[in-house]
Order: sequence, then C-alpha cells, then structure tokens
Amino acid sequence: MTTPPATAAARPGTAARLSAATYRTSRPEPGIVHLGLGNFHRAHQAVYTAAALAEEDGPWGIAAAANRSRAVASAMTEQDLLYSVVEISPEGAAVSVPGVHTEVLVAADEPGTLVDRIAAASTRIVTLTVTEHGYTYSPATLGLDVGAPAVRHDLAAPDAPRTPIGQIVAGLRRRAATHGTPLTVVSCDNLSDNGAHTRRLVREFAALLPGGDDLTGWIDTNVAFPSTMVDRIVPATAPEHLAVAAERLGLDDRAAVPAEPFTMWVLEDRFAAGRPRWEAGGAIFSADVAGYELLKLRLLNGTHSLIAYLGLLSGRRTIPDSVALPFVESAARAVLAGDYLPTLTVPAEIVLDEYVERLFQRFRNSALAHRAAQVGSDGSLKLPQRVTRPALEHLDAGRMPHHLALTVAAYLRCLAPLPGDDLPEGVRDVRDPARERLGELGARASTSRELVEAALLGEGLFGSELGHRTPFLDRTAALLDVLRRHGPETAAAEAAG
Ligand code: CS2
Repeated sequence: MTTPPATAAARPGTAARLSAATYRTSRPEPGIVHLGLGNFHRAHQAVYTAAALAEEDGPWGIAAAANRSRAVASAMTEQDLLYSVVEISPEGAAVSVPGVHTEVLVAADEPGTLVDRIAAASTRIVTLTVTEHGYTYSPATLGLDVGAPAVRHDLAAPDAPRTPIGQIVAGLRRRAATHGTPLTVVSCDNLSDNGAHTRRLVREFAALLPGGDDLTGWIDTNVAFPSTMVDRIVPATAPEHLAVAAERLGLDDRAAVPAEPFTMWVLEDRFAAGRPRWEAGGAIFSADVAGYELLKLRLLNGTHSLIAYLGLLSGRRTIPDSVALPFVESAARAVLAGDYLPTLTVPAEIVLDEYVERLFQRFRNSALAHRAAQVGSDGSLKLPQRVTRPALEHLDAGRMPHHLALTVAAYLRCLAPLPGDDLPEGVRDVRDPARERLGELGARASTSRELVEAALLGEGLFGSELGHRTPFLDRTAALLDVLRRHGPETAAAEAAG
C-alpha cells in the first residue's frame, strides 16, 4: 500500500489533484481483470492487492471495468488511476492510496475491450463485485434468468455482452478457442456459496451457446471458482468524505472511497493460475469458507437489513442513527441471536461474543454515516440470500422465526404501501428492481394478508418454498398490520412476544 509521502502533506484546500507526480507508484504488470469498479472493490480487494504487491512483486495489476457508470472511471483516469481510501471511525480518519490499477474502462462503452482483457493469456484471475443484481439469476430457482432482456441479448450477441456472466463467458470462449490458458474466477459478492453460484451461472450460459458442450467441458478442466467471504462496510462516497480526503491528503481526490477500519476476506485456496499473496493484507485462506460466509451473510447482513428497515420506518437516515434507537438495537440482537445464530455452525477460529460486540460497534460507527437506504436497497435480491434459508430451517423444525417475519414485514412496509399508508420521507430513497411491481401489489391489496400472499406466494418474491409456508405468511401479515397501524416500535415489541 502506498502511503502519503511527507511532501504530500501540502496545504489543505489546494487545487492539486492526486496524481503520479505526488504519489510514487511503479505500475505492476496486469494480471487481474475486475468487473465492478464500485467503492467496495476499491476499498477491499484493491487494498489487499496493494499489500500483496508491497510484499512481493508479481503480475497482479488490476484492469477494472465499471459496467455502465462513467463517474469513477473518469475521475480515476484524470488522476493517473489513483484514489485514496479514507478509513473513518469515531477516533479519526486515516488515508492510504492503493496504486494497483493498470487500466479502467466502462464495459458498456467498450464491450470488445473487456472481452479482450478477460481473454488475454496474461490474465490469470477475474474478480467480481457486481452486487446481487449483476449475476442475472432468478432468486426463485437460483439459475440463470434466461428471460431477462439483458441475458437474452447476450445469448444472441455473445461477442458484445452486457452482463457480467455474458462477459466472462465471452472471454472464456475466446481463451478456449485460442491459447487455452487456465483462469480463476473469484466472486466477491454477498451470495451464499458464491463460487459455486458463479460457476453454475457461467456453465448454464456457456451451455446455451453453439458448441456449448465443448466449452463447458473446457471450463470444467481449466477454470477455478473458489468461494469467498468478503467483509468491510463501504458506504457510497458523500461530499463530507471527499472533504476528509482533501483535508488529510492536502490534495483533491474526486475518486476517494470511505470505509470503516474493519476488513476481512476469507477465500478458498483453489487458484488455477497463481494468485497474489493477499495474506500480506490479512486475507485468510481457509477450507471452511462456507462457515464464514454464512456467519457473515446472516449475522452481519441479515441483521443489517432489519436495522435499515426499522430505522427508515422510524424516520432515521443512517445505520448508526437507527441502531441508536433502543428498540432497534433490541430487535437486531434478537434476530441475530434468536433467528440467525441457531442456523449456523460458527467457525472454530471465531470468538462469538467478541464477533457480535464488534458487529454492533461497527453498526454504531457514526462518523462513517452509512445510509440506511443503501443497506435497504435491493431487498428483493438481498433478502432471499439472508432470510429465506434460515426461515425455512426454523419452520421445518416447527419454530416460528418471528424476527425474520418482522424483517420481511418491514421490507414490504417500505416497498409496498397499501392505499392510504403514510411513510417517512427517507423510505423513498430505497431502490429496488421490484419496487414498481411491489408498489402495484400494495396499491391493489386491501389487507396486509392479501399483500403478503400476493408478494410471497403469487410472485415467489423470496423463493417459491417460503411462499407456501402459510404460518410464516400469517405471522408476516400480522406484523405488517401492526407496523401499519402502530409503527415499528410496537411491531418490534410484538415480534419479541
Ligand atoms: C450491507 C452490506 O448494503 C448491504 O446490504 O449489508 O453492503 C454490508 O455493509 C457489507 O456486506 C459489509 O461487509
């Protein structure tokens, strides 16, 4: 990792931009192609890669592609591909500059270039942070969403792909047809079993192309898909984060990324063509990635979702402001300990009490001001990963997971208001691909029960199996009713029994 040289401690507020002139970075050889040039990648994998390269040279420079958005790519291009990571906690801020990118591009503008990069023999690893959205899968079946317009487009025009899965397959197809060099594809998204999930979608897509059998055969022999658990709270950049970066750097950085100090990365050590020494940055290579993944996806992400929806419904805008409400903290602790924890085997290296207390300390990081609407967004894709399997496990064992039902009810309360329902303003900032459809269902429903049935059974919103569990639908509807009539605090008390 490159740290600010003494001379860069220039005067705050100067107009100078972050650039190679002020930050010495000898650019590494490219060897990684990354899909998803968002904040998470830049504050997580890029930082680990910088640590690896600081310890040991290697061909691990990153060519990173944003799918459509040009903002980060153009800001980085103006700054010699540099940006700062601003670690923010109540104790203060620390800034570092991971100079590991060798190229940035926007896939929508140059789909051919991205395929060229994935296909290049010098590329050994493709990494992804494309969020749940980016995998173009059906939450109901977990298979490729072959009905989605973008997937249909890519199957019809496989050399000019728009979806990450189409882009990866286009690159693999070219590799298979030319030099045949092996490759590793690493999903760094919050999906359970993210390696196997990505492999399944890539194989399904490949099988649908002409010559698909040969291609899937080649993929089976030459492409590794290790699973990973990624963890770091990385908000969207807000003006106050840019101000902290400028003040710390003494330079303007239009591409700065805020992040909490905590960071964790656990990976399966199955790489087909080598890898950086990411352990230099603290990455853990483990045979029990699945254990870490479920721990994080449920205890952190699942709890996060409930905090976000209850907070938004209480008129709070940030996660720290939400969890500061005593009833939200109690509900968060209850969903964590009562509903998520019994569905997990905690990895042997984790000291549970410390992990949980650390989690709440992280949620309370008020200096970071993580927006509740950011966490609450895309619930139709996130909640099936967080809520569905634990809920089914409890129901199968004859138990009612009250706080998982509360999570679903609070989500529906935000996204599918019934006629006459009034909501705090901040709820409008929650984005979701299902928003329009859920809005229609809400507008048509005359009772909470009708809405819950239409969403969970009719639409199979959280997987078809959960939609058929009548007791869960009843409990969710009852809690939604309380949310609508008496508000989040009474509903949380009702869930607690
Ligand atoms: C959050 C995650 O937005 C969300 O849904 O739960 O982005 C969370 O902050 C990260 O996964 C933390 O590693």
